[in-house]
Amino acid sequence: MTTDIKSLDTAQLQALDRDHHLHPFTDALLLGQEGARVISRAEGVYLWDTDGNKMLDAMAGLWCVNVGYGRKELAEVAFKQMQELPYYNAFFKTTHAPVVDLARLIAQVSPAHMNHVFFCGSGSEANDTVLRMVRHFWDVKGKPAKKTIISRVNAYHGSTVAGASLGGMTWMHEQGDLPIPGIVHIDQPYWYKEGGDLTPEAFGVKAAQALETKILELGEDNVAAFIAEPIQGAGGVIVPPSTYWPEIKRILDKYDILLVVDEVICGFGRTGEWFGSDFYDLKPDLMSIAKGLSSGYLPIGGVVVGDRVAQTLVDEGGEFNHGYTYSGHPVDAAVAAANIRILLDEGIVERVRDETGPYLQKRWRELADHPLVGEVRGVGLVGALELTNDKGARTCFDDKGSTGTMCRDFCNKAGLVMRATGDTMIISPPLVITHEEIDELLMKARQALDLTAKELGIM
Ligand code: PXG
Repeated sequence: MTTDIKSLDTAQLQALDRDHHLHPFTDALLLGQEGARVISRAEGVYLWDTDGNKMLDAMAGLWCVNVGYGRKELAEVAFKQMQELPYYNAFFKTTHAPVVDLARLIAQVSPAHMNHVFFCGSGSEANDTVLRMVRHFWDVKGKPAKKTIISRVNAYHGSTVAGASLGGMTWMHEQGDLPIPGIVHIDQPYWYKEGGDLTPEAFGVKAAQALETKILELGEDNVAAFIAEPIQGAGGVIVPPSTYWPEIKRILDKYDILLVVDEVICGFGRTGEWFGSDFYDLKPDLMSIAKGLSSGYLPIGGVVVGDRVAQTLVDEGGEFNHGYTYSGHPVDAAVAAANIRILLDEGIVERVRDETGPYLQKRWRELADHPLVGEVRGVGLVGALELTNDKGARTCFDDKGSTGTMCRDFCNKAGLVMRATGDTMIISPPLVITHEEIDELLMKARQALDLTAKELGIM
C-alpha cells in the first residue's frame, strides 16, 4: 500500500486496476483479461500511455477537452483559487466571486434571451435539474398536470436515473427498470438508418412530426417539455436533415411546451458557434451544459435558463428545493471561467467556424470514396462515418458493432483515438486542432479503414 503509484509499471497498474476499480460502461471481466490502457500524460491534441505510445486524441477525451490538453493557465487558476477559497457553497443566501464571474460569462456567450445559470457537477446532474426545474415551473404556472417530458430514441442525456430515463438508449433502460414514469420517446431523425425511401428533407419533416403526434396523444396540457441534443453525439453523431429543427420549432411554437436543448457536447464551440442552439437558431428555454464548459479540466455542469422560465422562478417560484454540495464550486467555477476566456481571447470558436471546421469537413468527406464507408457526415469539429459492406445501399453490418470495434482497434494501433458506436466511427477532436494535425488524423483514419477492409476481405 505504501509503494509510490508512479513507480509501478504498466502491468502492475493494470493488475491493481483490475482488482480494485470498477469502470464506467465496461465489461469488467473482459477488461480484467485484456488489461486497461494506462494513459499517463497529454499535451495539445496528443495523449501518451505508460508504454510510451503517442496518440492523436480525436475524441478530446470524452468530447470535452475543447481548449486542448496542457493549459498551464488553468492549473494556475485552480492552484490560486484552492489557496484562497477551496470550497464554499451557494446555499443559504451565500455566493462568491468565482461563481458570479462564471454565471455572467455564460450569460454573455449564451443566446441573448438566456441570462441565468443553475450549477451542478456534470451533464447528468444538469438533466436531473432540468426534469425538476421544468416540473416546478409548470407547478408555479398553475399547470401541475404538465409533467411529461418528450425525448427521443437513441438520445444520450446522462447516466443518473433521470438522465438515463431521458436518454433513449434501450440497453441502458434494461438495467434498473428505466425509464421512470413521465418520460416518453419519439423516433430520432437518423436518415441513414431509418429514412427508408424518403429524401433526407422529407424524412426530417416526418421525424419532427412524430413530436406533434405524441403531443396530441398525450394532450398538450400534460406535456412539460421536449428535450433534444442539437446533433446526437453518443448516439452516433446524427446530424438531423435541414428540415428537422424548423419543423420542431413550428410544432413547439404551436403548443405551450418548453424546449430543452442538451448542449453538453455541442456547447462551447463544437459546431463553430458557441452553442448548437446558435447553429440551428433554436431559441431554447433551457440548455444543459457540461464538458466543454471547463474543457474537462474539472467536473462542472449547469442549466442555462431563458428569461421566461427564470423570471417566473425568481418572481413567483419561492424556494426551489434542489441543489448539490458542489453547485457552483469555486475552484470548478474559476477554471471554467478561465476556460471560457481562453475560447474568447484566442478566437477558438470563430476559428472552428471559419477555418478548422470547414477544413476538417472537406478532408473528412474525402473518405466517402472508401469501399467500407457508406456515409460521411459532420458539422464543425464533429463527424461520423457509417461502415458498410454494401456501399450505396445504406445497410450496415449485422454484427453488433464488431466491425466498428475492429476499426477502432486498428486506429489505436495507428496512434489515433477514434470512437466506435456500433459500426459508426466518430470523431470530436479538441477545438485547437491544427490543419497539420487534421491531415494526420485523416491519414491514420484511412490507414485503419484500409486494414479493416483487408481483414474483412473487402479490399
Ligand atoms: N448529455 C449529453 C448530450 C452527453 O453527451 C451527458 C448529457 C451526461 O454528461 P455527464 O457529464 O454526466 O457524463 C452527456 C455525456 C460516449 C459517452 O460513449 C458520452 C457521454 C458520456 C459518456 C460516454 O460517447 N456524454
